[in-house]
Amino acid sequence: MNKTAACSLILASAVLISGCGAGSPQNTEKDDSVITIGFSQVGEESDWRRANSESIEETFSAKNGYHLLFDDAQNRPENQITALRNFIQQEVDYIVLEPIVEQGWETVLTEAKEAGIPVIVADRSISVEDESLFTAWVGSDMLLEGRKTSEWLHSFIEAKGIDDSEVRLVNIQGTLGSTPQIGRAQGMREAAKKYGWTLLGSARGEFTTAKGREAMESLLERFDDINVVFCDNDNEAYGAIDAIEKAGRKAGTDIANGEILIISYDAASRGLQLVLNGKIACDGDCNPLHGPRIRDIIESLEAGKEVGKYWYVEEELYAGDDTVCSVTIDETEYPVTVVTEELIAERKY
Ligand code: GZL
Repeated sequence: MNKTAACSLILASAVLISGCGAGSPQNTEKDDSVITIGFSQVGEESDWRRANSESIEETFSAKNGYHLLFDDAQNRPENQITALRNFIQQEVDYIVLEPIVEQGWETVLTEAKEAGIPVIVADRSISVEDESLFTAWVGSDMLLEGRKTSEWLHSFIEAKGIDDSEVRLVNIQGTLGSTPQIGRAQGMREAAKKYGWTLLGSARGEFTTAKGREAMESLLERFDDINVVFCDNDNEAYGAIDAIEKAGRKAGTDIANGEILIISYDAASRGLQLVLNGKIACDGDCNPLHGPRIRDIIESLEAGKEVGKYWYVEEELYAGDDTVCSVTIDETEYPVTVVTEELIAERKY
């Protein structure tokens, strides 16, 4: 009987969700009757991450026939290296890695390959020459996310009769060197160059509300003519809006009359509520519910099937009104979804 069939017969097995000390999942005897997953998570920085962790924990539960070793790296890349080495030592069946940053993975992934442990990368990407170091990747096209929100901004201000040359934007950056920070910024910078927007400056928001607030405060001190802010995620936007309002300014869409237009990413429920309230103008979807997607890959592997290397998630683009009904990127048209109370109520995260 293969492990998957055995798993379906398992009514319960020990599940360890260490989630505790960074990079040091508790050692446990490996139970060969279930599929043991070593999961290295970024941290707990955002609404997105919480929903992502819940999806992983719900999917790889004991009742579903898994033994989950969950390690929280607390946003420190060195902790992920330690966690992967612990997983290798414990001879897990699969490693699932959500990498904080793209660089620095060759050595430890070579060790996993030599130990015969398949590695599935999820959410963000890793930059490695040898693609045999990971079995599959599942996540979002974050460059496309940046291109979609930027095209939305261009179309929106054009519809409002505002010239692109009047845009004076700042970027609140996610973790430097992470795929969402790299991709979203590239989409924004391409558009700024194409349309003649002025990029005044940037500050590090680390994908958190607190740092997003600090970053916006410093940018408002440096520049008195900001009219657009690109936040790399909703949590940064929550903090940025707080700082904008404390400075006596207003987050909105009427930049011709001094309001500051916020672009954000993740489309978490709290972010979409701010879109509905007119404080975030456009929110790029970034779906965190990767548990079932990773499970499908693992079940295919368990069944001895070949799996594709890259699995991209389809994502929406949300706005507060239908001024812009769609954006076109590389000849593909993407619809814009107007946020409603009903849409938020149905949101899974
Ligand atoms: C994107 C994910 C990012 C989210 C942030 O897939 O890696 O990390 O956009 C989170 O909210 O911190």
